[in-house]
Amino acid sequence: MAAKKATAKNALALSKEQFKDSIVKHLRSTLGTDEARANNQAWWKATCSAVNELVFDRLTETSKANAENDSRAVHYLSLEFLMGRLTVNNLHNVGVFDAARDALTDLGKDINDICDEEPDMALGNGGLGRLAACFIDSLATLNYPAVGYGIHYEHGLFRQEIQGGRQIERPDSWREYGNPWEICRPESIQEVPLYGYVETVFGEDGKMRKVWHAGRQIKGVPWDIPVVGYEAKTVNVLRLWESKAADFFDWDVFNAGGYVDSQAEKSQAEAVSKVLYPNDESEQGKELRLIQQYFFCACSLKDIIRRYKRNHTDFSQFSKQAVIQLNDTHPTVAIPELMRILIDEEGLVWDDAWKICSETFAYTNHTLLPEALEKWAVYLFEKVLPRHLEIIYEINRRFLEDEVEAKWPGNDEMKRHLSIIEEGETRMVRMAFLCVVTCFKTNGVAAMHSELVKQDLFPEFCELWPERFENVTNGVTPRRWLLACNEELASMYTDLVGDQWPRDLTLLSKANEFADDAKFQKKFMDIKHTKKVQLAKVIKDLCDVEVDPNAIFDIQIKRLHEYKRQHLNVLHILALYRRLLENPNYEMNKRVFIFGAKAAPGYKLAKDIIYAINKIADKVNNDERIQGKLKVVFLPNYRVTLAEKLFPAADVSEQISTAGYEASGTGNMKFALNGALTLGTLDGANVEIAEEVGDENVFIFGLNCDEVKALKAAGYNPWDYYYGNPELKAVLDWLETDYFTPGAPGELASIKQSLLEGGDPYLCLADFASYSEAHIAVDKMYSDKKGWARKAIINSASVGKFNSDRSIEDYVDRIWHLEKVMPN
Ligand code: TH1
Repeated sequence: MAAKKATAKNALALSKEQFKDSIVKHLRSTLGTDEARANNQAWWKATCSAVNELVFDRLTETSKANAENDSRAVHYLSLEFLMGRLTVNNLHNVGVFDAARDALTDLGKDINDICDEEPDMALGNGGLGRLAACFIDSLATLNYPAVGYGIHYEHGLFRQEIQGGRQIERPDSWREYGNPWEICRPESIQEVPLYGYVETVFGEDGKMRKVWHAGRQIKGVPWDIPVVGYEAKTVNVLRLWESKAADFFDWDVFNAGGYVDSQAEKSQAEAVSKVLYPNDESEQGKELRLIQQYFFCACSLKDIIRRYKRNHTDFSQFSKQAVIQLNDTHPTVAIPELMRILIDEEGLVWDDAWKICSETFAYTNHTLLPEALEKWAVYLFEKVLPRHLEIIYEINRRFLEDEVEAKWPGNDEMKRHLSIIEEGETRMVRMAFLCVVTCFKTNGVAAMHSELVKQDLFPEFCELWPERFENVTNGVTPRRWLLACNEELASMYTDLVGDQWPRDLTLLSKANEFADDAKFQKKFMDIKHTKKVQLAKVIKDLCDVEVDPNAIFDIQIKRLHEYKRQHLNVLHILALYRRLLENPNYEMNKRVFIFGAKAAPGYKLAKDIIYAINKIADKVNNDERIQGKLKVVFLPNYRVTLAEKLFPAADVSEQISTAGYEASGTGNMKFALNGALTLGTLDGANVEIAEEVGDENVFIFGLNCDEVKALKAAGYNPWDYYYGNPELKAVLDWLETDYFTPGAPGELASIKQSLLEGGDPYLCLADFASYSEAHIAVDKMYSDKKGWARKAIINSASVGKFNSDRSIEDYVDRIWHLEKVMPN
C-alpha cells in the first residue's frame, strides 16, 4: 500500500481536519441537519459545499483575471455536454481527494458510498457530448480563457431499463433534489424573441431597415457549472440556459384575466429546455429542436456581446476578442443571429457584419452519415425565425453570385449543387453548407475523417478554400479516464514517472521500457485483475450473472447504431456458441462479452438488437453444456459512471464500425489508456491508435475504407456471403427460429432481414469471416500471458497523443490562437 499518488497541488488545499470541520459545518449551516441525522445525500452535499469554498473562490479569481486582461476567449457552443458526475473529479483536480476520503472515514463514512449519491449530469447522447466535457476540462487545465455554452435540460438522456430483454425509457431527473455544483445567475438573464414577421422600414435618412416583430418572447436563465482545471489554478464556467416564460408576457395575459392561458404560455416557454433529444446522429426536423438551438445560441451571443461591450464601444475588435466554435452544425443558427444583431440592432453594414462573422466562427464536423447532416425545412425557418431566413438567403445569394460564379462561371448545375438552399418538394436549409461558407475553419475529428470531409463531403468547397480545412484529432481527459477511474493503475504510474503524467500523458511511455519486465507485467496484470473482480461484482448486482474474472473481458460500449455493428459482434457470439455446442472440446479461453448501449427510442432495429443480445445472453449464460466458457452480459443504463468501471476492466476493446463511418471514436482511446487491446477496423481514430501503439499490438480486421467504397460501387450482394459461408448461414438462420425466444419464433428475424433483404448497408456479412479470424488471433494471444501483458502495457503507455490537452493545443495553434491567462 501507501503507493505515491498523483495529487494536484494547491496552495488552498485543505487538511483532513479542516475538511472534517468544513463538512460538519455545512451539514449544519447549509443542509440544516447534523452528523447524527444526516443521510448519505446530505453528506454528499456537505462534502460538495466544503470543496466549493475553494472552487468558487478560484472561479472568481479566474473571471477577474480574464476581465482585467481583456483576453481573447473561445466560446464553445454545444447542444450537449456529457459531464457525468463531478464530485470525484473536482476533488482530484482541487487536490483534496485524499483529505476528503480520510475526513469522511473519520466521520464514519465511506467516500465511495457518499459519491454514489451523485446523479450523472447526462446532458448529452454520446461521443460528441463527452468530447465537449473533456475539452472544457482541458481548457481549464491549460489556463485558457473559455466558456462552454449549452442548454440546462431539466431531463438529460433517458434512463434505460431492461424489461423482458427490451429497452424501456424512463425520464432522467438529475437535479430533482438540487445540485450543489450549479449557481443560478439571475443578473444575466436574456430575452429571446421567436416567430412573428419582418417589417421593412425606411428611416429619415432614407435608409432601409428590417424590424423583426416577434410573436413570442421567452427568457433564458443562466446556470453556471464551475469547470475545475487540474490543480485548480483556473476554474472556467459552463453556462447552461434554462428557458422560462418572459415576465411581461405573463403579466399582460394575467391582467386581461387570462390566468389559465398565462399558465399555458408558461409551460410552452419552459418546454424549450425540458428535455434533451435522444437521437445520436439522426436528425428529426422537429420545431422544438430548432427552437432549442436558436434559444441557446441567442442567449449565448447576447452574453458574449454584453461581456465584449464592457471594454469596447464598437465592433472593430470583436473577432480579435472572441472565437466561437460550433460543435457540429447544431448551433449554426448563431451565424445568422450574429448577422442580425450586427446589422439590425447595431447598425453595421452587411460587409462589415459578414467580415466579423467569418472571422469569428469555426465549425467542427463530427460525422459523414447522411442522416446526421442537419437540414431544416425552409417553411419552418420562415415560421420560427423569419428574419434569419432572409439573412441566410442573402448569404447564399452573395456566395453563389460572387464566389461560385467566379470559380465556375455560368455553371448553374454547380450553383444548385452548392446552394445553401436545397431545392425540391420541400425546400431545405443545408446547415453544414452554411457553416463551411461562413467559418474561417472547418475541422474533422481524426486524420482519416478530416480527409473524408475534404474528399467526400465538401470537395468543391475544398477547391474554393483549401486553407479552411483542418484536422484536430479527438482526445480524452486523463484526469477522469485514468487518474479518477483507475486509482490503482494511476498510482503505479506515479511511482514510475512521477506526478506530472495527468498533464503530460506522453510521460507514460517510460513504461514501454518495462513491457517485458516480469515484475512490472505482474503488477500491471494484477491491477487489471482487480478491476475485473470489481466489475464482476457490478455485473452480478445489475444482471445477476456470475462471470469469471479470469475470462477474457471483451467489451463493446457505445450508442447502438447499425454502423457501429453491435450485430456483427452478436453474429460472432452465435458462431462461437455453435462451435461449443458442436464440439464440447472446442479450445478457447473463457470469454465474457459485455455490452452497454442505449438505442434512440424511435430506432426499431437498434432496439431489436438490444433485445437479441439479452435473449441470447439468457440462453448462453444458462446453458450448462458449454461449462461457463462463454458469457454474454448486457449492462443496463450505460452512462459515464458505468463507463468509469468498464474501461479499466477491459481486455479487449471492440471498435468494429464499417470503415469510413466512425468519424473518430473516443472510447477506443479510454480502453487503450487502461490497457485493453483494440479489436477494430481501420476507421476513425483506430488508425492513429494503431500507429501509436504499433500494428502488432492491435487486432485489425475487415475491409478498409477504399475497399468498402469499391465493394459498394461494384454492387454488394450480402447473399453471396450467406451462401458462401456455412457457419454464417447457420447463425443467421438461427435468428429466425425460436431457439432464443422459446415459443416466439421470428422475434429476432429483423436482424437477419436487415442483413439480407435489407442489403446489409454496413457490410456485416462481408467482414464476418475476417472478424471471426481476428477473434481466433485474440484467443491465441491471450493464452500467452506474457505476450498479452506486454501488449497491454504498450497500449497503455503509448497513447499519450490522445490526451484532450493535446487536442486543445492543436485547436489553439490551428484555429483559436488563444493566450493563457494565469489567475492570481
Ligand atoms: C460522434 C461521432 O460519431 C464519433 O465518431 C466522434 O468520436 C464523436 O462524435 C466526437 O467527435 C458524433 N455524435 C453525434 C451526435 C449527434 C449528431 C452527430 C454526431 S457525430 C446528435
